[in-house]
Amino acid sequence: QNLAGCAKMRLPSASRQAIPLSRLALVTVLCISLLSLILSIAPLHSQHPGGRLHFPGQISDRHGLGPIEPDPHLLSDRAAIFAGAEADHRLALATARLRRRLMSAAAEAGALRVNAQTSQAAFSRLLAAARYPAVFRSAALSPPGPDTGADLNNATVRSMRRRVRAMLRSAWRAYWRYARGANELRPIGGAPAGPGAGDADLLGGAARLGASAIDSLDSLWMAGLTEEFSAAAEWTLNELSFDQDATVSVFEMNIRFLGGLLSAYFLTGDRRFVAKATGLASRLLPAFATPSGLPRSLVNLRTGAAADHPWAPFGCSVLAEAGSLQLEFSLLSELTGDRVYADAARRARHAIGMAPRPYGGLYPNFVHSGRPDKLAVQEASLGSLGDSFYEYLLKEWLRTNGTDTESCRLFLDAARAIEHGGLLRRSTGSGKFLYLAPLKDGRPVDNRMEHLACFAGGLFALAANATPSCAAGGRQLDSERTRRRWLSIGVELTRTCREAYRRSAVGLGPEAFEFDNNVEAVAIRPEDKTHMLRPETVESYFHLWRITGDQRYRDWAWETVEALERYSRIVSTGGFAILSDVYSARPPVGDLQPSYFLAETLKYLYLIFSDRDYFSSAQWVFNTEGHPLPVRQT
Ligand code: DMJ
Repeated sequence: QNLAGCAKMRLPSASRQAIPLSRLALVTVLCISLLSLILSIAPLHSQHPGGRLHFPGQISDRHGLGPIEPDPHLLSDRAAIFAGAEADHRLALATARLRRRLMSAAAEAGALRVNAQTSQAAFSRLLAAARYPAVFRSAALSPPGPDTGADLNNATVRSMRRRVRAMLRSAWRAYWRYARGANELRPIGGAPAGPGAGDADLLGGAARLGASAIDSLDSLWMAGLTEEFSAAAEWTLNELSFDQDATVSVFEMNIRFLGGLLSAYFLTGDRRFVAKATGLASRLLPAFATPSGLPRSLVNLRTGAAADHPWAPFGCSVLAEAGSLQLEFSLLSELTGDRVYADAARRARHAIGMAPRPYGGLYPNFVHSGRPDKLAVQEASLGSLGDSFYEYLLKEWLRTNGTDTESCRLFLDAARAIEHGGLLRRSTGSGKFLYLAPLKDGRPVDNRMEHLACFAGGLFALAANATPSCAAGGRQLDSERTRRRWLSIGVELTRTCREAYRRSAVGLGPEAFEFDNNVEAVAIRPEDKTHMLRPETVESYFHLWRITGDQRYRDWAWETVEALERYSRIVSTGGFAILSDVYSARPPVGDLQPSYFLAETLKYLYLIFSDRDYFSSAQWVFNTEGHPLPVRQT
């Protein structure tokens, strides 16, 4: 039994993989110790058949009456009693010795395991350093980064850049002064935005998770706002705790927090950001415990209790949410050496891949986490519910420098479906605008494009400009014809979104805009007339400016800067507020400064007036919240 037990002894798997020789040595020592103990105990056992103290035959059989009690007056019985007691004593000593050895072997195995984990972490750090050499070089740049370069060669551009930096500083200071540690700011009231405001319900309601602080880290760093960056970083590292009884959106925590923390790590080289990201990611993992691995939308950070959005079809997760995890989760696995995150995101992508695709290869906006192979809804969109799923297919392929060929293949199929499945439409009025409208039950729901879908101009331009190629089903991404077509789709969609800005009274675009014979790129419904400080249009200006170098994107971006300053800035607090009607010359303001305004809108504007090599697209991929993540070099 003991020998069998010894053979069964196993070190933890990490030790097995990392230091097989040490494991072998440890197991051998244990086996030899146990064997010698067994041999020393063996004679005692022969005197104790059945495991109980039993005396030699002459005692039990003395009168031929079967076993009887030993007689302590008989000399032979006394000797046997003493011998039995002595044997018990030796057995007790041997057992105690055995227990001590086992305990010290267990402690040794524990120490080996810790060592193995430490060397595994050191190894993954080395691997990451090898994979991201360019990043570590650029991290050596101290902010504000290059203030020179071909694209910054005139004083006007430099002053525009300074103006955007001042806006970022102002928005940040207002948040820091009035809502420090809260998720978002009420720029009019000068207070934290509570439950019910903006995205608060996706960020834990009243929980103090500091979404705006995390979302601002890299923007502040990139704009050279060193003092502000240090305050945000110190708060993040020393005061922020994810151990909160808060139900949050897995997607929002991923794109804003994981993205922001990982990006901060690459800018500073400070491993504590990775530790913070790991702590958060492990709190999101319970959401992935579904039959298909498709994460549920919401999770409680403390208890791990997961749920679907109350407004989603029963048992379903949202395509854009479950499908926008790959960039951050894979990178986290690379940095920590723990595959659990990459595997979780990949399983989610595979589950989405099982969904029936209704419109020539488009994906349904909702997927059932128990039965992903059943079609949950006949709905597809490049705006809300669908958007960043398509974005991540392209970007994970770019981030992995062409290594994730599955991502490339999926993107190629999806891009063809976007082009030909009915989402992409042309207006019938005189403008002949190209736009994207959601599909429901096989038809466009209405001829209405959401602001959220305005990122697609930049996406198509990025795809056209992609350098790594992947062969998928015989088609090459780098076919010149495909590139030209994608670039022109990107240019046209961006023109459409800019038109929606231009046709408003304030030069800022509405939340959604419609097209028919008489109306083009204008919001009709009251709820569509708001301007939410969203980034998607300037995000497309950013990509197109970088790719084409066409001055008009800088001009359009500057119009946006001026409009934001004029209509959105709240003088009393310095914050920026959403507008509730962009067709009014004196638009009413709404009391919210969303965190993505600092993470994306202002960052893209700042980069448009920076040199194109600053955070160049060859070295960085921006996640869907605008956080730059490095392109893997090997
Ligand atoms: C951001 O949080 C992200 O860009 C997301 O992908 C969608 N929308 C908001 C901003 O509009």
